[in-house]
Amino acid sequence: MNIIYSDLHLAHQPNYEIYDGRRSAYPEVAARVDSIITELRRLGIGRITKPTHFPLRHIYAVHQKQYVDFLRQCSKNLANNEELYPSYFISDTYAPLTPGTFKASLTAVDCALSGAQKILSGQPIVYSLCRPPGHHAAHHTMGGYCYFNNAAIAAEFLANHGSVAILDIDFHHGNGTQAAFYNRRDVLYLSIHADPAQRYPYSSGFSDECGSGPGEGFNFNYPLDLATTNSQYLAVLDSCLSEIKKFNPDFLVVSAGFDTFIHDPIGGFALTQDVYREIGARIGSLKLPTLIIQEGGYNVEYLGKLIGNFLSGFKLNQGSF
Ligand code: SP5
Ligand code: ZN
Repeated sequence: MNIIYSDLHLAHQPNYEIYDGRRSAYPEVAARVDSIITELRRLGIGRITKPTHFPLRHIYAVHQKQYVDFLRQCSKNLANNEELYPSYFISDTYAPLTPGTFKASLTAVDCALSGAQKILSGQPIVYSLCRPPGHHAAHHTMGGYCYFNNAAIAAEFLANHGSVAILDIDFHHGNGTQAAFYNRRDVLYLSIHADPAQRYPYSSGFSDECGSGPGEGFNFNYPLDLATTNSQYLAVLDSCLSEIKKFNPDFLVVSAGFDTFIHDPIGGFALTQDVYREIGARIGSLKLPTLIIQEGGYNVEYLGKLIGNFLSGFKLNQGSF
């Protein structure tokens, strides 16, 4: 297994989010990555390599050019330690710009694309340790700790070579990713997440959002109640996996969030640490070329362990097919 990682994410370290009208600690911290990479090194589970740089045209396939220019220019104009919640190109109060945000976000995209490139060259599993995460970033909006949609950009890249299924297992609905492929039938999107009537992003992720035009029937949302347990979750995962089998894609992209963990500080499900091995194993049993993209997961103490379990289960079951 290949693991794509860069320490350039360190350029992005916001100080606060705005929650309930007040400044509040920013959960999407750089220490998340240390927790992950330390555990993956300890497990010796894969070969860790740096990303290579890809041209901006891959980003423009998903995001508006004015938006990309805005992120670059804003990041450049900010003073050291300055943090900006702009009035444009933003969908909520959870994605501030800092001087290093553009650079870190580009690196996260490079991690995702480098992973996709390895999949195209025949690797069966690649894990891209992207930070900042991406699935809430849409055509011209940042939000929910996301700036560029790493998974959507990688899926679009892979879609030039075959059909793609995206399975999003972050606690939150991937509104940006859903929107990117909502009218497409060559990219299937499925997401298991907290009921948006109760949790972020509130305005999308309902079960009646099925795709539109040619994409009708190629978008699946599985909103779940808070306090969802291991067995309830696995039953829904199995429904997703049977939809993916029916679609029979050439490639699978997993938007892998670990904020479904019982002790996640912002999640609300009741999944325990060992279930991630089983989740990985079941997804691995599809035996598809799979690009795993890191999304959320905010319990820094456990995060590495959860991902280690997930990847171990995945690898064990997928084998090298
Ligand atoms: C990628 C991802 O998982 N983004 C999640 C964005 C959700 N942000 C909204 C939740 C904010 C919770 N902050 C709680 C602060 C309480 N003091
Ligand atoms: Zn999340």
